[in-house]
Amino acid sequence: MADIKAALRSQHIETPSWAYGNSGTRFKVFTQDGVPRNAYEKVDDAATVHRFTGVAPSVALHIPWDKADDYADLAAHAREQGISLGAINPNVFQDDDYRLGSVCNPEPAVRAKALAHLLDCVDIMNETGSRDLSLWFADGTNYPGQDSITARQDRLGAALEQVYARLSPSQRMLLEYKLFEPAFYSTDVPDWGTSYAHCLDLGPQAQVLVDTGHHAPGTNIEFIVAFLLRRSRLGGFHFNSRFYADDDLMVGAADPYQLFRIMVEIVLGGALDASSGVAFMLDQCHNIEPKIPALIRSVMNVQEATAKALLVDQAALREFQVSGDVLGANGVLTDAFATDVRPILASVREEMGLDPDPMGAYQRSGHQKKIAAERVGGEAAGWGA
Ligand code: LRH
Ligand code: MN
Repeated sequence: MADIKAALRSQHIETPSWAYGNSGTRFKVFTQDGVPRNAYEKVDDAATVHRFTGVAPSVALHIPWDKADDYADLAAHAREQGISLGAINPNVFQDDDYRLGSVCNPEPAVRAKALAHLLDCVDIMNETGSRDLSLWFADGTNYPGQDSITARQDRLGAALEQVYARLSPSQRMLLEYKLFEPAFYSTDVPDWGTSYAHCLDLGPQAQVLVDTGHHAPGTNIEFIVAFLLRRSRLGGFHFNSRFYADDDLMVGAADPYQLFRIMVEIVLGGALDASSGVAFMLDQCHNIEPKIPALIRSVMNVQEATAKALLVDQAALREFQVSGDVLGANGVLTDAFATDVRPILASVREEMGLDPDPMGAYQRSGHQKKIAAERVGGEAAGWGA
C-alpha cells in the first residue's frame, strides 16, 4: 500500500487556464460571477485547485486567450502561488483568415501567418520554461472536393517540420487529433494514426496527444494508449468526458470505467511516474457549473481512477491471461474498479497535510464568495469565439 500511496502523492494533473473562464456552446455562453479577468487570475484559480488537491501543480496556457505583456513575470507569479506554467497551446482557429484552415490553408500567406504564431508560442515557452507545445488544428473541410486531402497533408507536414526545428532539446511538440468539429467532412488530423505518422516523420520530440473527447463513439481509447506507450509516442492526455461528441465534461463523469481502463494501461505501461514524460492534463469547459469546484472534482476523479488502477493485482492478472482464464482476468480488473478508494485517498491527503475532503473544504473556505466579491469590473475571461 505504501508504494500506491507514494504514487498517488506524486501525481501531477495539469489544469487548463481556459476552464476557469466563461465557456459555452454556439447557443449560449453563460457568464458566472467571480470568473477571472486575465491570465494572472486564472493562475490564481489553478493554484487554488492545487491548494485543495495537492496534485495539480501546473496550469496550461492558451495563446492569445492568456496573452501577457511579460510571460516571465507571469511564470514568477505562478511560482509565488505554488504552481508552474505548463503546456503552451497556440490558437490558429479563431481568426477570419483561418476560414479554410491555418497551416493547411490553400493560401500561402495564411499558412505563413499561422506558422508565425506557432513559432511565437515556442518563444513564449522559452520565457515560461514550459516543456510542451500543445498543437491542435481545427483545419479541415466541410464538403467533398473542397480541397485536396493530400495537398493539405503536405502543407501540414511542412509547417510541423519548421516548428519542430525551432524546439530546444528539452522541449516537445504534442500533436492532438480530433475526429470532427469545427470541420464536418474531413479533419486534417482526425485520428491517432495520422498524428502518430506525422510524429514519426518529425522525430522523437514529437508525441501524440490523446484528448478523450475526440474519438468516434465506441472507440477503444485504452488500446490507443497501450499502442502509443509501446512505441514511446504517448505525449499526454486532454482528459474530459462526453456522452455524445466533444462535450468537454468533467473527466470520469460520463464513463468512469473507461477512465479506469485508460489508467490501467498507464499503470501496466509504467507511465504514471513523471519520468515517463506522459503529461496528464485536463481540457474541459464548465458551461453551467462553478469552475474551481468542478476542476477539484475532476482532479479527484482522476485520482480515484488511478488508485483503482494501482490496486489491480498484476501478478494474478498475468497468470489468468497466460492460462486463458478469461473470467479470471476480467475479474481482476472489475474487482479493482469496484474497490472504494476514497478512504485511501483521504489518508493520502491527510499525509500531505490537506483536508481529506477537498470539495467540502473548498465549500467551507468561502473562496467562491470571496472571488465573486473581489472580481467586479473588467472583462471576464472567455473563449471570445
Ligand atoms: C479542441 C480542444 C483543443 C483546445 C481546445 C480548447 O476541441 O480540445 O485541445 O485547443 O479544445
Ligand atoms: Mn483538447
